[in-house]
Amino acid sequence: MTDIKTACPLDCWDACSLIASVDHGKVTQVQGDAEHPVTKGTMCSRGRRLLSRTYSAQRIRTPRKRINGKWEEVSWGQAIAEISGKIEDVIRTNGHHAILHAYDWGSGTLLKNLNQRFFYQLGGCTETVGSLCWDAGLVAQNYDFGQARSHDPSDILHAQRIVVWGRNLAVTNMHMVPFIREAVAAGAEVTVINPLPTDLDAKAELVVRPKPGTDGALALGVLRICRDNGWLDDNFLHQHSIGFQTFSDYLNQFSLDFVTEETDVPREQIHRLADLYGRHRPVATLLGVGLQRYAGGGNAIRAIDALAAATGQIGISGGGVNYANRQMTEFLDEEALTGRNGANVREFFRGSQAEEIITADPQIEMMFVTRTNPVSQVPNTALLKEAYSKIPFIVVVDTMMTATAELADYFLPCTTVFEEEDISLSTMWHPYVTFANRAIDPLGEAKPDHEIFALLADRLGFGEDMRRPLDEWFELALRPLQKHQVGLQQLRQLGTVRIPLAEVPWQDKVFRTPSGRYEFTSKKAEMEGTSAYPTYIAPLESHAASKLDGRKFPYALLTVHPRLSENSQHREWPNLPHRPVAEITHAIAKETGLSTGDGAILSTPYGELAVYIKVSTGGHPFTVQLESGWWSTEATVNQLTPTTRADLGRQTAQYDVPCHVRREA
Ligand SMILES: Nc1nc2c(c(=O)[nH]1)N[C@H]1C(S)=C(S)[C@@H](COP(=O)(O)OP(=O)(O)OC[C@H]3O[C@@H](n4cnc5c(=O)[nH]c(N)nc54)[C@H](O)[C@@H]3O)O[C@H]1N2
Ligand SMILES: Nc1nc2c(c(=O)[nH]1)N[C@H]1C(S)=C(S)[C@@H](COP(=O)(O)OP(=O)(O)OC[C@H]3O[C@@H](n4cnc5c(=O)[nH]c(N)nc54)[C@H](O)[C@@H]3O)O[C@H]1N2
Ligand code: SF4
Ligand SMILES: [Mo]
Repeated sequence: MTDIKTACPLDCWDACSLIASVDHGKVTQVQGDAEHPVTKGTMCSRGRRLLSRTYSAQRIRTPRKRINGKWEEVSWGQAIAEISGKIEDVIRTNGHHAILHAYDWGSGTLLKNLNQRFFYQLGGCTETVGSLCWDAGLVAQNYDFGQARSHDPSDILHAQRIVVWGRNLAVTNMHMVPFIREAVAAGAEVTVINPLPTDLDAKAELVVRPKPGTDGALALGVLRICRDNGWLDDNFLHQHSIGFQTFSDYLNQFSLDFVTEETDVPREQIHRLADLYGRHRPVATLLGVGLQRYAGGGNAIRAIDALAAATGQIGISGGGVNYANRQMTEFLDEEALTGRNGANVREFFRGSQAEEIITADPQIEMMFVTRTNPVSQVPNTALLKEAYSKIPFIVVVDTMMTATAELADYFLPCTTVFEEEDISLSTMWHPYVTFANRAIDPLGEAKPDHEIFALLADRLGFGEDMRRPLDEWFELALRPLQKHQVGLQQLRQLGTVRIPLAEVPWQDKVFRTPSGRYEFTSKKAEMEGTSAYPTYIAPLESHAASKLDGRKFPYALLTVHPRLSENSQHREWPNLPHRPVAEITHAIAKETGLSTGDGAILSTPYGELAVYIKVSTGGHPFTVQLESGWWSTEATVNQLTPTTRADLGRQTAQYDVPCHVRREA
């Protein structure tokens, strides 16, 4: 039995290093790595599922081609010859833009960037850009700070107050919990702001349940009270920021009456929040991703940034508005791997790719899908399926059948993390990268993505641009770290290495913005066609619809991240429910007469889905919770969601949707 150090490749805050125990060429067990400074030997069930998915009977180990509607196994030789032949045909007849590369972060390790390289070396393609995930918040923090940065995990121990604003952290970011526990033991108090109950509520002194999508109004209302009470940090405002005055005038609209009415948060709680931010320091704010998946999501993040900045919580130990850690990207040169220079690329926004495919000129003749399952994960499944049905040739690279692969012409089986060598990191939170060693040989005929694309490149005449010793790729990506004396050799030896980021971002109060100060009012935002300062944009869909149709869609539907699965990656579940479970509140149960265990139809303006009901306590009374990621051959959760865009960046607003639920006929 040998223990091999590897790492979790999933799109997660935590980026755990893992230990795979290998016996006679088989991984028998996977455990958290006790030596990792943040994840410290624990891991979640999604990470464990990496192992069960590797050996699952549902794993596809040989290339498949759909012949007369049925999947048949074919050799790699045939698959590569036919697919590369098709690529040549399409480019000759319709040009590069007729090839679509739809990709996302189903695996976030470094070498996966080589998938893009293939299409760039080919001369170009159409590719999906923007985010189903977090872009509105990233753009918001770019306007305010110049970049989204997070405090070192252990810095939270210096916080006096911790505000967990829209992050379901015990479920999605479990390694934050021990840090919070320790901070609480040292005297910190926790506040949770979330329309839905979370596991952390039990540890919180204050739990606030805003109406979904109204956090912007809440933050602006709280800031106004802080200002009116003289609780702002004048030094920060005068020395380190610009544009507060203009913004401050706008705050006058946020009277207590308006804010309570708009957010459903009681006055007393709004005052408590003002007291919390205005009269305590340091306050650490941990933002989640859910609250920016709304029509006004980006501005909501800007409003929260402004609240923390004006009350002096920025650049101090124990403070900060922690959303992401994008500084990591400067230390790992992913662009050197993708090698985009000169490629002729057309961009389709991930969220509205269906509309763009349907109206594309030139049309999409061929699609490659890597590291994503869009039929399950992109809003408005019906429209996306319609768009994909117009594409004559679809190739999916994955490990198992997915809702998307069901529509493909070719399935190319890739390896899992245990069968690959790579480097794992996350730009969501802590600054550690881990070298993932290869634990076992690829199962069956599976190949790493980069090998699949190198085979295609060989046939197309640019194999040498795709095929290099892996260490050369790693060194290329790690080049920016060399000046910090961190190299590949050290990473291989130590396994996990800290990227040299400051523990407390913005401590010198020099920001990355055009002015070098914190920008309450941003010219850049204005030039990009949006409000210069944070404004409140009410949730479009849910408000508008309930106002227009009266009671037709009276509730808000939150399709949050699943507890036990990473997005849609749960295919080998032993007892995958053949319907998802919708959690309704007692108020909704009373209105609809539904009880736990009932079969029901959940509907939105976009579609209907058969669900089972669970009645649960504690959430905002008119909110329905449904875990995203569930799919079957007939249905997905996203058939209920809209392709509406959030206000900033290129971001979907899939939580901004009203719904109705009724007993099955
Ligand atoms: N178990 C598990 N963990 C995961 C993932 C997974 O699929 N499963 N996915 C990973 C990925 S890709 C991501 S992006 C992260 C996401 O991590 P989180 O941001 O923690 O999770 P989300 O489900 O995106 O966000 C939903 C949270 O926001 C709350 N929320 C929704 N609307 C509002 C609102 O209007 N206001 C406020 N204040 N809160 C609101 C929801 O109730 C929920 O608690 O998690 C990662 N970790
Ligand atoms: N309604 C609703 N929709 C959502 C969300 C939500 O909260 N609600 N969350 C959104 C968010 S935050 C995100 S990040 C997206 C996630 O959307 P996706 O990234 O599409 O979701 P995953 O289910 O993680 O799909 C990843 C796919 O990649 C495959 N894969 C894993 N590793 C590899 C690999 O190494 N190579 C290749 N070729 N394939 C691999 C997996 O088997 C899986 O099929 O979903 C978004 N969609
Ligand atoms: S999904 Fe996140 S918490 Fe779970 S093992 Fe992977 S990195 Fe760790
Ligand atoms: Mo995500």
